[in-house]
Amino acid sequence: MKRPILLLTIATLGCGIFSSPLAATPRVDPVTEEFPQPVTEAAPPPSTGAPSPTDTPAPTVASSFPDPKDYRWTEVASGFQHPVDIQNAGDGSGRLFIVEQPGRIRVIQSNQLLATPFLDITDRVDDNGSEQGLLGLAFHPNHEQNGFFYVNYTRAGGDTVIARFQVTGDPNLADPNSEKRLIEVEQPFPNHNGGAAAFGPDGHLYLGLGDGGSGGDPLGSGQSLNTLLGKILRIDVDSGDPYAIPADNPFGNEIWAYGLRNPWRMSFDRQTGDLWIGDVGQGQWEEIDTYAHGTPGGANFGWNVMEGSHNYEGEAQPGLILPAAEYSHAQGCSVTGGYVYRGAMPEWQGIYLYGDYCTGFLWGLIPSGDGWQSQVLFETGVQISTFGEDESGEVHLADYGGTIYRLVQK
Ligand SMILES: [Ca+2]
Ligand SMILES: [Ca+2]
Repeated sequence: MKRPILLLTIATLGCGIFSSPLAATPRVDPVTEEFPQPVTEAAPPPSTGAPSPTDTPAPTVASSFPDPKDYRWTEVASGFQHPVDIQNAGDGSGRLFIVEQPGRIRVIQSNQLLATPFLDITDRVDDNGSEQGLLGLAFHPNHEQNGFFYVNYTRAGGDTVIARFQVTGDPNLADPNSEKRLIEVEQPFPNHNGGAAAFGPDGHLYLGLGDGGSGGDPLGSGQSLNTLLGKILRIDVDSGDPYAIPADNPFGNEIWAYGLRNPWRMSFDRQTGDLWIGDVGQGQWEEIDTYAHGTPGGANFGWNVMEGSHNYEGEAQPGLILPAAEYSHAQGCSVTGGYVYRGAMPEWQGIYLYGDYCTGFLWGLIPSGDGWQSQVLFETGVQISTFGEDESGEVHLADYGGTIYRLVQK
């Protein structure tokens, strides 16, 4: 049981993704009060794979939010040790892959948690700090053919590693000795390591790196173009060795966007290709950023000039991209970026779902006029550490305490 250690580190680190006094005292018993339904559900039908933006009709976005009373988050599987990411392999298998922070990836197949982990690299993952560990996972778009997948983790000493692994002949078992390290980034402080990893519609791998840590970005990493900290990186894993810099990266290096504080989770809308980022705030504001597909790189998301849409070390200025949505620490303490819903329920189409780790509040976000409209839809009562989608676009979330849920109609 690592929870007592976690709570200790929460008290000492402050202001990060897994650092809230609230986290130590959940408001309700989530399973018995908020999530009343037990596990059993039929296996989802096999998917034919995610549609590509080029062969789908115009994007659909709901014009209003469904009544959340008609929906619930149903338990899919439990027993995970600090789940922090949920991914699918995009291979038609219908499996979900759950990243456990200490350094394992587990498989849910036909609603059953397989006993043997897909990958176990606890021997090289450092999860001593509450924001350290195996933090992110992305499957290569051609995983079914090449067996590749990519992870974002902190190694002994706390530095960030971006590495590729490969599956064995058994699709439910990866080879821990197949590691090929692509990027290593020195971490000056234990917190704010980011963790997000996702392939874009362009086939490139995008990675979220935090500002390095401490508080307030004392090294100025967010606004500096001389460090990979505080950035969204974009690399071409299909060219070069170990990778290539895409020709249209804005600065001739790995940097795609800057001014991030701690991009813990990010995702691409599988229909539009738009990028969505949950950037964890400092002391007052949690934010969601979006970046439309086709927009050239080089975006500056503001940190630490701004915290959300509010002045921090500086003040608002042209060229800074302000959040699509933000909420104050009256409603939470650490944003968990989510997904645009593209599953089978038409009334949820195009709604971006995101949540807060500390309060369990879960919001929907849709365009409204020239801006955005955001609304609390669920008070889940759980520690939302990540969202994920299955191959058919159904949205899942993880309770850091160990349970995976899926949004369903009552
Ligand atoms: Ca750090
Ligand atoms: Ca920002």
